[in-house]
This record gives sequence, structure tokens and C-alpha cells, in this order.
Amino acid sequence: MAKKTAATKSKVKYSKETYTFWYESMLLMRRFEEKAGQLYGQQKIRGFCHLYIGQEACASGAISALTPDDKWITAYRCHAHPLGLGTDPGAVMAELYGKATGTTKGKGGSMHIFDKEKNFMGGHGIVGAQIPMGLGMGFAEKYKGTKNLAICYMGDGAVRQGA
Ligand SMILES: Cc1ncc(C[n+]2csc(CCOP(=O)(O)OP(=O)(O)O)c2C)c(N)n1
Repeated sequence: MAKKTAATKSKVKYSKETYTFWYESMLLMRRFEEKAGQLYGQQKIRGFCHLYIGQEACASGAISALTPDDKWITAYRCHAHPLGLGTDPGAVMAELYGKATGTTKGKGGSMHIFDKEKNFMGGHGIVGAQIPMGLGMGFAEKYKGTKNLAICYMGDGAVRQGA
């Protein structure tokens, strides 16, 4: 008999729409990052370019669990979250190219993708800088009396940065 795992014990059922969202959004993230990595290697994308390959589920799963009013922030590995939240992939790619049609008008580049409409607050190049800002975003919702969440992503390096 197969050993019971956390997954087989779970009574949670997900809809076909949720599974489809996970698959489509993770595939978009993966294909986008593969292309970005290729273009970076060809020096068409300049500056820094940190990819999210292998971590797609961390973004996609959270996006399906939260609401459009919740707030998002992460570090420089920031292409995938806006893609999952519905930001135009062309605008994210334009930002990587430094074009005026990019999400930050080409001034931010790969590490500084923002999309205020999707409540995606960056995209930050300073390791750990997203932690106090994410906390502030959470407090802002508390002060305003909403039930919105602020979700802050960080790597293990950022955890002990000090903030
Ligand atoms: C304050 C600061 N110190 C150092 C760096 C240089 N730096 C860039 S990425 C990185 C590693 C961060 O690791 P982690 O937070 O675990 O994120 P990961 O890249 O592994 O996703 C460092 C030290 C920086 N950007 N900011």
C-alpha cells in the first residue's frame, strides 16, 4: 500500500480552473525566464538578470490563494510574480530591454519590475530591502482597516540581512 503523504491526506479539492491557472501561469513564467536567460546570454538584455526558474509554484500557488486587492513585494528575482498577476509580458520584456514601453519606463530593468495596478510593489535590488517595506505595506492595510494581506518574498540570504 502506498505510504500516506501530506498530499494524499489532504481533503482540499481544487477546481479545474485553479489547476488550469497553475499550469498556464507556471508555463508562462518558465518560458519567459528561458527566453530572458537566452537574451541575457546574447547581451541583448544588459545589467543584471535574475531568473525564477524552478520557483514558479511559489508565485503561482500564492496568487491563486490571495485576492486582487492583496499587496505583493519581492527582491530582484521579480519577473514571475507580475506575469502571474496578469501584467502584460510584453511590458515586462520591454523593461528588461530598457525600453520606454517597459513597466518602469525602462528605468528600472530586470531587478525593478513594478505594476501598481496589480498591487505589485517591486522588484528591489537591495537584499532585504523588501522586508521592512513589505511590513509597512501590511501595516498600511491594518491602519486602513482592510482585510487585505501583504505578501513579501525573500531568500534565505535576505532573512538574516538585518532588517
Ligand atoms: C544589501 C545588499 N548586500 C549585498 C547584495 C549583493 N547580493 C545580491 S544577490 C545576493 C544574495 C541574496 O540571496 P537570497 O536573499 O537568498 O536570494 P536568492 O538570490 O538566493 O533568491 C547578494 C548578497 C545586495 N544586492 N544588497
